[in-house]
Amino acid sequence: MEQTLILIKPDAMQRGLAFEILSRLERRGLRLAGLRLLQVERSMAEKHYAEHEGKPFFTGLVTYITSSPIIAAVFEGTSAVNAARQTIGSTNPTESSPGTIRGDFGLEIGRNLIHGSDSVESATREIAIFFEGQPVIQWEKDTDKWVFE
Ligand code: D4T
Repeated sequence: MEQTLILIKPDAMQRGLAFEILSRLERRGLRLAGLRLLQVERSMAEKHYAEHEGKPFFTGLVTYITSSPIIAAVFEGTSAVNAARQTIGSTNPTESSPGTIRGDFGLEIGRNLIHGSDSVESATREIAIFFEGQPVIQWEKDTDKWVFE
């Protein structure tokens, strides 16, 4: 089943919103397949944000994501990538609809609480970066049949 990589960023960790946010994805029906609390090192951050290298916000982005422990999670489900991004909202919280995670909890693009992969290919690349070869767990929940037809 499709997988997506979610990061609970340092602002969400510091504000005590980590499990509120994870809970919203879980309640959507997505199945948790991997979970890791980790301190992001500079090299890991630069790898994750490689596409933004050279942009004016790159240094701030790396400083932000390395400023506190984060949670990396893998969620699985039908259209997991798009479903998670819908629940997350737009990159800029003030452009996110109320009811989305960023629309409910955020105000600034540089403090947007959560990351979600933007494609299946990105998810594969990002899971490798943040899980560093640790296997995710393939499992089925008894309730899956009430979420997945
Ligand atoms: P992430 O990757 O954090 O889930 O965000 P998005 O997928 O929604 O957005 P993105 O890759 O375009 O941007 C990555 C990250 O950079 C920050 N950012 C972005 C910023 O601080 N200023 C900016 O102008 C942009 C475009 C926010 C998210």
